[in-house]
Amino acid sequence: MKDQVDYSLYLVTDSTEAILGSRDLVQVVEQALIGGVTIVQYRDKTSDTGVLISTAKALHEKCKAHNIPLLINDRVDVALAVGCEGVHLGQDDMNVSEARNLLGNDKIIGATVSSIEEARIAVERGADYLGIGTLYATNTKKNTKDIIGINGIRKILKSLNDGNEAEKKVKTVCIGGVNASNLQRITHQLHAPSSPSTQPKPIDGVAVVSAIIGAPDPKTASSHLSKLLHSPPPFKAHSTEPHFWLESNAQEITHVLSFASLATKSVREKSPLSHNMTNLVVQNFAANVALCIGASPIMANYAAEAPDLARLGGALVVNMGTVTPDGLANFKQAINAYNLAGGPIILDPVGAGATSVRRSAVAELLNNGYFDLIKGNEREILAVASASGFSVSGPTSQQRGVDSGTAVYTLPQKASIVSTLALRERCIVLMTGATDVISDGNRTYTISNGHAYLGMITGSGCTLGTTLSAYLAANQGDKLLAAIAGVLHYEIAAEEASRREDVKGPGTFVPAFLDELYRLGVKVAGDGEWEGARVECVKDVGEGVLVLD
Ligand code: 3NM
Repeated sequence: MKDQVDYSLYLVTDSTEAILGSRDLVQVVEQALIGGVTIVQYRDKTSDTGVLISTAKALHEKCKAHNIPLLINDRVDVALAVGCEGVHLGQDDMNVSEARNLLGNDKIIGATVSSIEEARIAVERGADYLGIGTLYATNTKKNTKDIIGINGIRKILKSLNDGNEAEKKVKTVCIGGVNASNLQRITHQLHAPSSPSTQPKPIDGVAVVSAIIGAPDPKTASSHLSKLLHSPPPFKAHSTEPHFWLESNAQEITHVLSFASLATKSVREKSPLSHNMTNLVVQNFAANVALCIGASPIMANYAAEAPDLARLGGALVVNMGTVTPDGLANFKQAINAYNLAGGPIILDPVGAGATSVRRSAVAELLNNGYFDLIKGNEREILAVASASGFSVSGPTSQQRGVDSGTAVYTLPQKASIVSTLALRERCIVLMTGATDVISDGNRTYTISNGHAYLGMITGSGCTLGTTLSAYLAANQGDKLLAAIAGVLHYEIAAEEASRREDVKGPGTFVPAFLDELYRLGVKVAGDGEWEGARVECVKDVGEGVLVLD
């Protein structure tokens, strides 16, 4: 019986004025049950025992009518008096084995944990499920011990997955700040593979308080959350199943290139919005690049505009060229708007490894948003990997400015880094360099086009981000191949520009490059193909350069 419990939408109650208001808790919970919550925990830190027991009995009647288990927070005595299905215990409450002795094996016992060690001990003592948190800071419980974020929860899930049978089997829910605006992203991000051969341990549910108890209509709120739980996040809604390798490399590359020319056509036909939140140095150049490839640019760093812009079917570039607390807050708000609308987001973590401010900014962004594509040079991608919870084995070097510096890793090592990070973040990762490496965790390719002049002008990395945004927005079925098409457009245009007689160096290269971006886009869109593309597939990607902490 206990094994059949559905933890997916776990309601924790709150009787305080700030959340429940003047409403009746039992009626609110009944509405939530009708709306579709799958398990209820009665949590009341202030009422006297008599009130606790009478409220719990009334709640139990309602829960039984819906065949939903009722658990009591902290108070084993109340659970025994009511005869409900179990208890939930915090770290400061009775310990799990003592509660088990009192309640017996048939009752459900859950425990709050915030670390690998607490999780291990709770399982050893016989917990049936773990409430892992705190995910995000919340007004509902201000005295939480640790805010561990997405990464903290992923670490605990991985450790359970690597543990003994009981650890593998224990059920899990996450708690803290979960609501309708972030639920799908959170569950998507928590399902994070650490290697191609290991299935990650899933989170079995989300626990919410204010998103239901504090909602104006708890029934509608619960049924909306339940619907969200059972549908793909908006940013995956248009994905077609990625194809796996075609039989021969030649067939594979033919497929990639025919996709690329269609993708270019699609950019010109759809003229998608490219919303750039970018630095002052490149705004003008980025707008010109977008126009030349056939996209519609807007440079809008003020996030209050993002919800409207996100509805226009375009994509967002988050460029960390200049990081300020204000900028970061704007990024987070805009990212949320695009994640909710399903518009692709490109993260360009400019100079991510250069300072501790930038390193923590990357971590904060990854913790608060899903990025469809993360692009950067070697050091930037390593900084992202470290923010994603990896440590790096092998050579590393401190990033100085935002320029790329000398490459340290070999191509096979880069392929390993890029595919491991892409697999974990469930997105596309592009490491730029003389040879670019791009992967979605399953398919990895190299692209060896481009020209040295790109490294001698400002904003060439940033405006590649702009180009990618247009390609992803216009080609959402297979964003990896769309990104390859964008890189080809950008880099082949650079090659063509560099060959022109009027180009004498980086200065004359810039206008010629814009011309070639335009000319080639029009040519390929009109039944042309990407001549001179140097794309290869990397079928044997090693593991082990990135190791999870
Ligand atoms: N326990 P909301 S956070 C009851 O971290 C509780 O253990 C937490 O409320 C923990 O869904 C929390 O309104 C409150 O953010 C969660």
